[in-house]
Amino acid sequence: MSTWVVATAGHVDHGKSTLVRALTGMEPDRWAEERRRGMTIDLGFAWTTLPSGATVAFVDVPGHERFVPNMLAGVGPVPAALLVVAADEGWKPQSAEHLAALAALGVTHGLLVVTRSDLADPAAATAQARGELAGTSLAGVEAVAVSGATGAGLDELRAALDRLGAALPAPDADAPVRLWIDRSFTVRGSGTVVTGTLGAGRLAAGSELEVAATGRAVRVRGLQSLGVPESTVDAVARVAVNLRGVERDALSRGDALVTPGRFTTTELIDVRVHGDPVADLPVMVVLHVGSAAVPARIRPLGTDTARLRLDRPLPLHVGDRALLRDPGLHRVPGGVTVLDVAPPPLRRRGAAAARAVELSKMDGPDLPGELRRRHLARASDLVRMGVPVGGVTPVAGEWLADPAHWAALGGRLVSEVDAYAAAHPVEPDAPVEVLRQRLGLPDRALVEALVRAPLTVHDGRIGTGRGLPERLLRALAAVRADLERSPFAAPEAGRLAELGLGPKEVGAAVKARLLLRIADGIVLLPSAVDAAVAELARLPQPFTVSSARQALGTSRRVAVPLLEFLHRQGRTRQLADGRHTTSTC
Ligand SMILES: Nc1nc2c(ncn2[C@@H]2O[C@H](COP(=O)(O)OP(=O)(O)OP(=O)(O)O)[C@@H](O)[C@H]2O)c(=O)[nH]1
Ligand SMILES: [Mg+2]
Repeated sequence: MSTWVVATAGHVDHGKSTLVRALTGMEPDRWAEERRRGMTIDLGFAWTTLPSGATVAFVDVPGHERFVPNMLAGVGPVPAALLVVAADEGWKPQSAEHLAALAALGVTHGLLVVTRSDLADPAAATAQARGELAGTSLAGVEAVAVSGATGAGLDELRAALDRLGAALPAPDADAPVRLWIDRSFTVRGSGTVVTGTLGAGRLAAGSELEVAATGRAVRVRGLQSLGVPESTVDAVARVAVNLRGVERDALSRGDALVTPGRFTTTELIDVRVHGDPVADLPVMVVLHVGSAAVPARIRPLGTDTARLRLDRPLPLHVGDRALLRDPGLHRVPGGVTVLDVAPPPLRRRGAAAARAVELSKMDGPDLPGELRRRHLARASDLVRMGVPVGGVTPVAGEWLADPAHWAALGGRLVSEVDAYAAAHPVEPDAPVEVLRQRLGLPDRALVEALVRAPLTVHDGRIGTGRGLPERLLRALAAVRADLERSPFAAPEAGRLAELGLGPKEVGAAVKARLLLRIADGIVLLPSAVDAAVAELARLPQPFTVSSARQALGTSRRVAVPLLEFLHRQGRTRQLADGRHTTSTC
């Protein structure tokens, strides 16, 4: 049965905790001081089973203006809210501040709950609150009138909660974990325990996580959700995580446990600011995201974009929502969307203005845009930024390239190779490392991946291919064009003769690695080996020569020696019955 989490919100004394108590029979005010003062100070946690059988957990927040930071830590990771308004008091300042926070964080699911309806007719407060919700992310949510004192309306509220839970988007169990910690404590005999709202992904006992701020590895020793030990817990859920390898003092509210390698932990971000113009914001604000609250310095870039320098690093993705607050002024908070978690430095004159133009076009995770701006990026770095890389083939290793930039680099490589050859007549082939530096590339593999005929690469050097006479290069270009159309149709002797390619010429082309000799009289492009293996891997294994021939669209004349060649290269295996397989282990 499903479980989910909802946070309360609303002005002080409007009956949030009373409501949670009435629904769950559990006490959300955990501290003696809270019970003595009749006021919530810190977050409270309770849960109940709804008529559908689903379990809902509540994060109960304080309404008093002094405790807004605690409120924000509670709602930060939670995807739905109960906005509580007292029938006898109506809309109040923290009703507005809490609503603005929920809107800034992009919370779109919730209920309006008008409490204390035994003390006053709820109609006026309901109408007033509906008016305030209009035009926000929570416009048009269901409204329910209740009394925590008499229990009136609680059954309707339970039914409305079931409808709310059913309408929530299905959480992505494969998403990386980012568990924002809201409490940490020590349990005698078990060690450090942290709690939080798991917003996405799956936690499993025994798995390894990373403390985001320090990169320190920690192991999940045990897990609980709603007081019950579990071996795995799927989002969205309240969880308590018992950790191995970390002292309690090392972790506190605002820290996050993350799936290793899946977030960028950063102190510098570029954001879009929603609401107030950036120029009106104070220089120093507090950035709230998840359960974290981190002082940040704002540098305006465009009218609605800015660079934030954070006091402490946070694990972030492009597209994350967060909130800016001026703690001194108690201003209604403004929301931000993270546009870049690894922004470029702004050193040159005019760099900030150029960046503002770039940011004005950015919105969320966008692989082509990211490659256009960065030219080249490692797939793993993009994943850490929260930019999905599926569907794009790396140009070398795990490097992804912007297609236009890559094509331009290919042209520059030809010029650099020519220039090197002109300057070094005795040994004209250019070392790959020299070319890497001239092209300003981060990895030699990129230089080699740029090599196209007539350039050739051998022994760590790249040659112009000019060692071969012009007539031969033209003939080879024709062979190449044939093979690009039909990669496994090795040219027949007649075709080679017609192009003037005798054994000596073919030998020179093979030596220059423009052609690959599979067997006597059988040449293909060097790329044919990988292409053949990929094609054969798609066949039911093991396969016969005949099915390989059909899959490759070629004749036995080529298929038989090609399979032998692949077998010699260790790319396929031949079984005792004569059939072949691409599985090499
Ligand atoms: N008559 C009546 N009193 C209520 C109702 N709900 C809450 N109260 C009373 O209102 C006061 C405040 O209730 P709480 O539940 O503590 O309010 P809260 O919203 O949790 O307050 P904070 O957590 O401090 O923001 C308490 O004295 C409650 O007994 C209700 O439905 N009817
Ligand atoms: Mg309370």
